[in-house]
Amino acid sequence: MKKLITLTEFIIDRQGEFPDASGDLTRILNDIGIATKFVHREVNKAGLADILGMEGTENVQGEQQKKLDVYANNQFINALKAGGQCAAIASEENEEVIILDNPISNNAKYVVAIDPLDGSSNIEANVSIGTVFSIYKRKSLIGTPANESDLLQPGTELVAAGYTIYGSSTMLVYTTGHGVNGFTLDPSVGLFILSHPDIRYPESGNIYSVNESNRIYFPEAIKAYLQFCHEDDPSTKRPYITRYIGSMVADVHRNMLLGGIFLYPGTIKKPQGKLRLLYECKPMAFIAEQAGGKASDGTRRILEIHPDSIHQRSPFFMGPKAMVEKLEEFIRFF
Ligand code: AHM
Ligand code: MG
Repeated sequence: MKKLITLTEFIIDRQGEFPDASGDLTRILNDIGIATKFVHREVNKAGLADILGMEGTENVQGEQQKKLDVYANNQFINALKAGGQCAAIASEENEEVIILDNPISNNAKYVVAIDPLDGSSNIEANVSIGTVFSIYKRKSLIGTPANESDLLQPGTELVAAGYTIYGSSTMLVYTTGHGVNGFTLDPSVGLFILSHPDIRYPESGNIYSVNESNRIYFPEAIKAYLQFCHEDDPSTKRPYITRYIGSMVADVHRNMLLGGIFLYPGTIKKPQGKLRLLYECKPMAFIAEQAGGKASDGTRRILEIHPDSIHQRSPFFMGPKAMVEKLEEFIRFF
């Protein structure tokens, strides 16, 4: 019988990839994995909210969805606080960076940026949602409280990043810069098991994922690229297939496994688009590159963009290298 490898075993085994490893990163990743299981449990009960909800707390339409955002945020923050290896957290749910100013956390080496529950508007329809996380080494002096600039680092400084997809099964996918590996949760035993070792993008693909209702507001280059996606050319598998869930984690995950490009461009109304550079685009870009793909804002490598603020937005394109480069050609041409 084949030996099953759990997420915890895998993380510990891989510690050796970092010659000066102290075990702190291992512990943070493990803490995130554990918090993820609690979020998985609540996400799976979401549909029962109106049936099981306590009077006055969970019966209002939509309140459970908001509560899940808050629940997930609290789970991750509490796990990172209790773990003691994280000095500060930037979360989509918190306007300011959370500085964990206490004697233990002030001695921590790492800071974390997280989107605790991405695509949460999909919860009420029982559609896949996700968590996105990323870990940096702090730049400020160890032993002092961390600060916002510890989070405002380019993605080239990322130590680890990953996501969890709460889909038909729950999967955690992460990288520490040595390839991408995916773990599926076996809920009966509560363990993440290595199910997708060394995930690689296909060389190219035939899926494109974009909210096409924004098309009239897109830049001309994007409109032209979409026209290209629609054209008939069997030699390049066109017309491409449209797939758009509206949960970035789910769209990106499918496209990485099956071969497709994900687009969230800027529009006339919102030139920087919708997605947040720090805790949505950069972690996904690190995964993309580690899986042999590419992530760009149309002209720049996402990982090289220096963020100015934690909630900054960016146009975002991610997929197999060949597909993203084709899109960039259109952008250069216009
Ligand atoms: P959220 O962080 O508020 O959940 O928004 C991010 C989500 C992404 O998961 C998804 O790709 C995008 O919003 C969908 O936006 P739209 O409805 O404009 O297509
Ligand atoms: Mg989000």
